[in-house]
Amino acid sequence: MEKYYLAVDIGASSGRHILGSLKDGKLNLEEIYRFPNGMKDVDGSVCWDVEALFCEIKEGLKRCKEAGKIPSYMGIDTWAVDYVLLDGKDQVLGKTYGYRDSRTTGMDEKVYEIISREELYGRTGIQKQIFNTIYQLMAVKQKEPELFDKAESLLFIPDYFHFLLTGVKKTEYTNATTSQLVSPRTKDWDYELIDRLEYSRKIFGKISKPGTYVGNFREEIRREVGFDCQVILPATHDTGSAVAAIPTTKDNALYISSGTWSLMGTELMAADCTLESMKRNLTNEGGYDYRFRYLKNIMGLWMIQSVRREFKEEYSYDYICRQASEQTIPSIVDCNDNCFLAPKSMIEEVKDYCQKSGQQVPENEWETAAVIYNSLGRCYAETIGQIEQMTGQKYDRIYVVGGGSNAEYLNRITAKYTGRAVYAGPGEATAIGNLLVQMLYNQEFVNLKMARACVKDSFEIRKYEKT
Ligand code: LRH
Repeated sequence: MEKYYLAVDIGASSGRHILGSLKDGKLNLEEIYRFPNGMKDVDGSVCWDVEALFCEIKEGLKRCKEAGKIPSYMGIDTWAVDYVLLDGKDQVLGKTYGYRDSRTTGMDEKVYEIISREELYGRTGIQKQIFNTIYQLMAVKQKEPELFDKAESLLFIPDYFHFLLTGVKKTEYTNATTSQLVSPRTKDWDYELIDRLEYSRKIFGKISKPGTYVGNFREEIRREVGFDCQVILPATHDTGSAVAAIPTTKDNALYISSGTWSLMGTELMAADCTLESMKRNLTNEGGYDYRFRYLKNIMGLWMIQSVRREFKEEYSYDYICRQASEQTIPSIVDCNDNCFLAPKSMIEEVKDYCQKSGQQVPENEWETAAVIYNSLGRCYAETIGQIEQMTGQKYDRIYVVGGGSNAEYLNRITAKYTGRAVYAGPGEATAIGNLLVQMLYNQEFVNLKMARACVKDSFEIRKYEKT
């Protein structure tokens, strides 16, 4: 009988259940279920609907049963930084905020009253993002202190779903590092920092590495979905899973995990927490095997997704790319400007930026799309320069993985602006990385290198020459 592993990979705009199995040394994937996701307005706050998401998770499990393909192992990954607070009865306290909610505005300053930005970077190696859990928790402390008083535990979103499935609370390492509260040296919570911020120590559970057994399904879940399964921690941070699946056995590869965000970087064996690194806003996120993802968060396809939502008609991404490729507008925006994080209208925000910076203002949607694609290309080129300066390495190629690797036009733009060859695929890298860690747990591969070799052999990778 074939052995199945199941990755539940939930991104900011959609989620999917992907079954993986190994045959003749190759990894086969089968998409069993897909569902939409997105942050929603709840009484003026930007929130996730975790209850609805958990129903979707169970629905996908039922589809596995219906298809007669019952996974022996499963794991869930999602976006990073967001969490739930649970009370003593394990009930969710307050709203489940999404990272684009504006309540964190000014919370960086509150944190810096206690610890300087430089010291914080030196201790955690994490890039300042106003939505990091550290700033979100400062917002709770300032604005909803009663929740803090009641909170008994904090679980990141995938940890919470694992808990709902198994009844076991685990805090997975890769996601925990994005809180900006973990030490890259001890790989544990920085309790001194937590004390200084006056966050309660007890809510931060013991950290577990990816590849840890969580538990089997609870009785109630078993009854509902019709089978039992072992839940294994993947790298629960989606970017951690995606980077585990880059199709190369070489260390020091340069990658872009391309989706709602573009995460561009390389891997390091030790974090670089220097001031030079901080100034370039590079981050050291925890990865599988205690590797560090040394990367930059770039706003990514979120900008195009947002523009697309504003179009009068529902155009396909292919069509948008084709139209954008025919425009000649030279304007460039800074994709990492916070103004693009959650604007009312992305089209207006891009126009505004061009106007204020004295550049040609896009006059229609296609010009706006062209400005965004070109700006991403420019940002990738600048980021490579910064990473090369910091690591002293030269990178001749970029591995683009994730959903965005299917965007032909963006791949060509990337090759053009960076002057590097682009190796695009696999599109399902996040789910694949999730599966690989479960398979590593089950000793299907001896190490990550062998697992990556399998990705290289199993999927078509498209090459775009530098132009
Ligand atoms: C990508 C991602 C990214 C985080 C952001 C919150 O999905 O996990 O790595 O910075 O979402």
